[in-house]
Formats: sequence, C-alpha cells, structure tokens
Amino acid sequence: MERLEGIIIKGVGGLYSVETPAGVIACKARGIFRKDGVKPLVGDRVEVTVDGTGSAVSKIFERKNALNRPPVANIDRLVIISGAVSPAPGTLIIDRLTAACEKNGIEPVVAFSKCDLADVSRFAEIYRKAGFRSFVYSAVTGEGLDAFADVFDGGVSALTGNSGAGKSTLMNVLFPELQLETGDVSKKLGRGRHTTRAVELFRVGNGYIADTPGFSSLDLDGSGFIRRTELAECFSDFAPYRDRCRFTGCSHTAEKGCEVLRAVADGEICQSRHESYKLMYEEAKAVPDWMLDKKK
Ligand SMILES: Nc1nc2c(ncn2[C@@H]2O[C@H](COP(=O)(O)OP(=O)(O)OP(=O)(O)O)[C@@H](O)[C@H]2O)c(=O)[nH]1
Ligand SMILES: [Mg+2]
Ligand SMILES: [Zn+2]
Repeated sequence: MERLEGIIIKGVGGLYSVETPAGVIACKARGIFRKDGVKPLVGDRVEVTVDGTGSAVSKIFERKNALNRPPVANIDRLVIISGAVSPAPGTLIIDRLTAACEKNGIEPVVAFSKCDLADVSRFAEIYRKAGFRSFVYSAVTGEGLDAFADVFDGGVSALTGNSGAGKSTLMNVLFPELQLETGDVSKKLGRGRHTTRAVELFRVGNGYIADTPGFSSLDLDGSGFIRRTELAECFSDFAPYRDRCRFTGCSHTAEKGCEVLRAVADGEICQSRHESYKLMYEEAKAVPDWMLDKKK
C-alpha cells in the first residue's frame, strides 16, 4: 500500500483526478466522506491511498476555504466574469459572489468581457470604487487583456460567471495551450446549456486556475447564505462607516443616524452595492433562528 499527497484537479461522478508527484491518479473517494457529509472538492489537498484494489482519496487536509458556488476549495481569488451583453451584467449576482469571497478570505476580482459589443465601464467603476480589482476587456480585440497579467500570477484562482460570459475563452486567449471548449451564446437556449461541464484546475505559469461551468442567474438565489449579523462585514466598502452609526447594532438599512446610509446618499458608496446589501439582509432576516444553527 502506498500513500501519496496531491491536489484534486477534477471530479466527475464520484471519480477524482488527483495531481501527485507521481503523476495524475484517478481515484474514488472513501465512503467515509459521504457519511460525514463532506464532499471532496476541486482544489482540495488530499492523501491518496493506492493498493491492490485501486486508488482512493483517503484524507482531505484542512481547508483554507470552500465555496459551494462554484464548488472549489483553497482558492486565493475568484475572478467573476460578466458579459457586456446577453445577459447584461447583474450587480446583485456579482455582489453575492464578492460577499461570499469576503466571508471566506478570498480576493474577488471583477471583470467585464465583450467590451467590443457594449460599453460596460460604468460597471467596472462600481467595483473599482468598492475597492476591488475591476476591469473591462475583450477577448476578441484584445483590449484590456494586459490587466490580467498579474491576476493569475501565483496561487489558485477560479473563474465564475454566467454560462456564456466567456470564462473558457479568456483562459484560451491567455493560455493558448489549454485549448478549452467554448460555446456559441446563440446556441445556448434556456437553462442547462453549459459548454464547460465540470470544474477543472489547470496549472498555468506558477499558479493554478479553475475553469468552472457557468451558472444561470437563478442558480445563485439563496446560495452562499450569510447571516444578517455578518453581512455588513462582507461589504468591505462599508467598513469606513459601519462602526460610526448612531445606534450600535445598526442594520444599515433604514435607521436614523446611519453613516452607511449617509455615505450612500452622498455617493461615497455606490447605490447598487447598498441595494444588494438590503436585499441580502432581508433574505437573511427571513431565515428563522433555528435554521441558522444548521448553516455555517
Ligand atoms: N464579442 C465577444 N465574444 C466573446 C468574448 N469572450 C467570449 N466571447 C464569446 O462568448 C461565447 C461563450 O464563451 P465561453 O468561453 O464558452 O463562455 P463560458 O463562460 O466558458 O461558458 P460556460 O462554459 O457555458 O460556462 C463564445 O462564442 C465566445 O467566442 C469577448 O470578449 N467578446
Ligand atoms: Mg466554459
Ligand atoms: Zn448603520
């Protein structure tokens, strides 16, 4: 029996590909994970046991973080891609994702593709103002691509965004050796037409990037739950204001003397960021306390 350590680079139907010093090994997961309700994720650092009967993931090392959408572990940054058209960028989805990142200690990077088709610089500006790396680019004309030069430099990145936003296309233009399958948006009618079907981690330069299947907007509703008491901390652009409200325990939604609301009114915080916050706050409030113990 031999034990090796490695990193899960792909998982499909209970079969995992683990990159180890001895090459990529195809593994099943031990039943124990199912019993504990733990599902191995791409990005997991694992121990693989190889014996006469085959190879299995026998241990998952402690995670630095884990997201359920996209399902990845131990990432340093999440690159959120939105297409300029079909569909136009949705700030609520982006804000849900940046909040999930901030909760998990992951750097969100916000990028708007297809700037050859529509001007989306106002969206990029919202996220730049919120303090994130944010830019527009076109994979077709090459405009803005140099902004990615240091984004993927080192560490583990994951791409996320609507199906058809251009995630795999971006990887192909930055790293032509990958030759990932990309899809024509006009052929993606309705839900479930994803060109990329599985999360997969690629070693590029001195880091890793995970390409992931896109989501349809509906997928994200209700996922990545954040308690209302923690939500404001997941909007780092509120940080300079949120401790200066008149009332302790201010929800920053409607109170008198709320510094966050004042900053929104004065244009110091973007309105759309606060709209998303209020909506997520209402959602979080609607979850009864007894259910909160089940969620983390
Ligand atoms: N005009 C224009 N088209 C783009 C750009 N980036 C990607 N596309 C096109 O958008 C379509 C979808 O691209 P993909 O890379 O397959 O999208 P994806 O985000 O990987 O989609 P899923 O794998 O389904 O999640 C393709 O037809 C691309 O050629 C861009 O910057 N400009
Ligand atoms: Mg893709
Ligand atoms: Zn307040």
